[in-house]
This record gives sequence, structure tokens and C-alpha cells, in this order.
Amino acid sequence: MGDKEEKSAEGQAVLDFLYENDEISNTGDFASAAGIDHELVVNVIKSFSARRIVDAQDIKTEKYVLTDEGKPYAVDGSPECRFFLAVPPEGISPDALQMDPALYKIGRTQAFRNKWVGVENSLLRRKVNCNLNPMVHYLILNDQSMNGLSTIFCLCVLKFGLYDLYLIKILRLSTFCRTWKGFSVRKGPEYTRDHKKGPTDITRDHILSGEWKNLKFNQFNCNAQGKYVEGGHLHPLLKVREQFRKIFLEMGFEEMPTNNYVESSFWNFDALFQPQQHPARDSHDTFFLKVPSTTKQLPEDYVERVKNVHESGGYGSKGYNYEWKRDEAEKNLLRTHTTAVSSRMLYLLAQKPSFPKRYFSIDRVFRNEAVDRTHLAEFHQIEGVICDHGLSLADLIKVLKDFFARLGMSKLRFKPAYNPYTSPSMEIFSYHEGFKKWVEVGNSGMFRPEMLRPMGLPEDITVIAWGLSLERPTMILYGYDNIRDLFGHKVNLKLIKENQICRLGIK
Ligand code: FB9
Repeated sequence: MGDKEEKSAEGQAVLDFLYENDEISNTGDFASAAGIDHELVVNVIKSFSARRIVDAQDIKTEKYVLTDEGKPYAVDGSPECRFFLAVPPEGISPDALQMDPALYKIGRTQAFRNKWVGVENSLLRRKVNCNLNPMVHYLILNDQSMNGLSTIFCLCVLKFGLYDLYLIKILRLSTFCRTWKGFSVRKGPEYTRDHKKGPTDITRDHILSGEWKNLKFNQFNCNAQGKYVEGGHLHPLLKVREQFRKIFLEMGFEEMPTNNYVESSFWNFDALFQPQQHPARDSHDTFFLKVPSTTKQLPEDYVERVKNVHESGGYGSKGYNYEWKRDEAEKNLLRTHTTAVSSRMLYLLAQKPSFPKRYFSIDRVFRNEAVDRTHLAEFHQIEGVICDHGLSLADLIKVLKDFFARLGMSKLRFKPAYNPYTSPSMEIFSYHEGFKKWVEVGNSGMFRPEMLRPMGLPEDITVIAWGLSLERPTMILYGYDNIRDLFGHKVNLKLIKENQICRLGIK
């Protein structure tokens, strides 16, 4: 009695039922009536309809069921309901109130927020006259059909004049919608009462015995889903990164080597004329390395010039007038921006001048920042740098318009901003048709002479640059509203695997 046989048991049950009746109106009821697991019935219906033995129509119903959080609510009411009920009509002093301590805090906060309870001369008093009892709450919560919500809502307003949208929220909190899928089934053109799983392959015996003549072979089910072949999947971030790379390459930029997450404070900060007491340089914002804690090799002559410009200026600048410390500059860190790579490349360019030069970088940067919906301790920075004779702010605005236009962002606004290493600096805003608002899409500026001249770049050489993140555009393109769903250990791999290609710049 192999597996093949068992499977046909539920198959036979379906065929027998259809032999007696026109249709199986709902496979769920059929399965529970026949005492068969609905999953098995669904599988046999799928294979029967593939061989046109039956015609099956999808049935889908949604049912709201209580979440684990909702279950206790349905029994004893929500924390705020219990807090409300624990306050007798004549009022009670807070420390005399009897209530499950685990629910006290949330119950108290919610009941106060709903203005159900208040304090009058240090007594907790009810602020609404209603004799709500758990039963009512139970009734409300047990109205499984969500579409009864509105009536519940009206009911409460009428009956208790209490609830506003709050009720909907609590029901949304404590229930979730379970979707049930089944079929209604009728006989198909190939229906027969005694289904015999036809042989799928012709065998040597069939041919030798001539039996093949009266055998009914199964149709090849050409719509059968092939076996899912697991393959590699590009993470959405990498797909969007490719699109940005393509745009930069089309604009004649060359990619900077960014394969060093560990950088020295010198190239990450000092070379960018960022003073050593700048807040971004303390461990609250920057990940400093324990081992190796300091860098050994720095270009001595250049370091001397950086020291001087920080301490006493030059090149038209009065500097920061503080005592610049070598050991501060030698501290190793996880780079906080790919602008650290730009400083290295511009220094190398100063050693072997050839202009104009257009560089870009797209890689990880690390900032010891509070993690929230749009910020993680690391993100991918995108940076564009153009180094040439006599570039002006107008050139920066022109290239920004060209760059963002290729991203589908044609309406740009610029807001003066401040960066220690650029002056003037501008924040870039783009009008997002979907959000119907101006979105900050990056930052930009002209690298300061205090950064460029000590490198050895001639006076008339100016450098315009801009930066943005890779995560923000990817979140917007793929509709992620929380960066933790896109990047990091909480990522839902299924989403990553099934994500479609989102084209930048496509309206
Ligand atoms: O990416 C950002 N916003 C953005 C970009 C594109 C986008 O596309 C959508 C498809 C339509 C949407 C949004 N921002 C920069 C702006 C904000 O998100 C900002 O709050 C967060 N910023 C990050 C830094 O956060 C601490 C984004 C990141 C950023 C900011 C500045 C730079 C780089 C990355 C820079 C620079 C710079 C300046 C001058 C010279 C050289 C580099």
C-alpha cells in the first residue's frame, strides 16, 4: 500500500462525491465532512484540474482571528479597560488601585490618553460615565468579521460615546487577517469515476507486452511549474548601485578604489581640513579601532603642510589657530565617508597632475549614530568629484542637474549648508511627485583651498563634489519604509529573492 495509493484515497473521495453530486461547493466543508486534511484535498484538486479531470474555481475568504496579544483582551478587556474598571465611580487613590502590575503602566497611560480617567484632588476619577464591562469588550473584540468594525464603531459611539478611532486601533492591534484558500469543484472533460493514475512513462514491458495499446498515458502537463532552481540573487542595494555606476560611467567618471573600510584620521578628517576638536571626530560619531589603533605611514611633507594650515592657515586662510596633534591624526577608524577616498585620490592627482579628472565612489561608510527607520551604523555613500581649472558653483549646479536628471529627478532646489571641507556648501532637494514633497537627496560643495593647496594642487584648480546615500533611493524605489528591512540581519530574504528590477529615472 505505497504512497501512490494513499494519495488516491482522497482523490477517489473527490471523484466519488462528484459522481453523486454536481459539484463540491467548498473543498473546506467537503474535507472536514470527509475527515480529510484540506491540504491533501487541495493537492489532489490541483493535480486533477491539471489533467482536466475536474474544473476547479478558487475560493478565498479572509477571517480575522485574535493575535496572542488580543486573546487575553477578549477575556478580560484591554489594559486601559481594566484600568478604567479598577477605578470605582467614587474614585480611588493611585496606590490603593488593585490591578495586574504588568498591565498597570500601559493601562494607565492609555486610559489617561483616552481621557477615560483623570486625577482630581489626588484621587483617580472616572472622566466618562460608562459602565463598561469586559463582556462588552469581549463582544466587540469577538466580532470576527472586520467589516463589522464600522458598525461596532458606530455602536460604541452611540452606546458609550467613548470610543473614537481608538477602538479600530486596538482591534487592529489584537487581530490579524487569516486568508483561507480553497476551491469549488465540478467534473472536468476528462472526469472518470475510477481514476487510475495513468502511467507517466512507457516502459520496455509495456512495449514487449503490447499492453501500451490500451494504456491511457497522462498528458504532459506543460504548465507544470518546473522544479524551483535556487540561484543567486542580487540584493536590491547592489542592483541600484549598478544603475548609479552606469550613470557615472556614462558621464565620464572613473571609479575610485574604495576597498579599505579602515582609514586613518588623517585622510578621513585632517586632510579634509576638519579640525581635531570637531564633534564628528569623537567616538560618539566615529568607530575608532583598538587594533591596529594607529597608522604608521603618512606622507611626511604633506602632513607638515596639513599641520600648518590647521594651526595657522595660509592660501588666504587664517586656519583654526589650535595646536594640531600628530597622534590624533594617526588614529585608525572605520571611514565615516568615502570623501576620505577622494582626499587620497586628489593628493595622488596633485603628485601627477592631469585635468580635468572626474571620480566617483560608491561604498560603505560607518557612523556611530543612533539607529532609526532610515539610519543604520553603516550605509553606502555615493560621491562624485570633478577636479579642473576654474570650476565654479555654477558648474556644480550644472553637473548636479545633469546627474539627478538621469535619476529621474528634474526639479531640484539647493539650500546653503555647512561642511568642514567645502565652502560654499549646498544641500540638494528634489521634488518627489509620489510623496508630493521636497526630499533631501544629497549634499555638495566646493572643496576648500585649505584642503586642496597643501596637497600641492595649483591655485586655479578647483574641485566640486557631491554625495548622497545608496540606501535612501533604494528604499524609495523598492518601497521599504524601514532601512532594517533592506539591510542587516533582520532582512527578509524572501523579499530579497523576489524583488523585481526597479529602474532609476523611470517615471
Ligand atoms: O541620500 C540622501 N537622500 C536621498 C537620495 C536619493 C533619493 O532618491 C530617491 C529615488 C528618489 C532619495 C533620498 N541623503 C543623503 C539625504 C538624507 O537622506 C539625509 O538625511 C541622510 N544622508 C546621509 C547621511 O546621514 C548622516 C544621506 C547620506 C549622505 C549625506 C551627505 C553626503 C553623503 C551621504 C555627502 C556629501 C558630500 C558633500 C560635499 C562634498 C562631498 C561629499
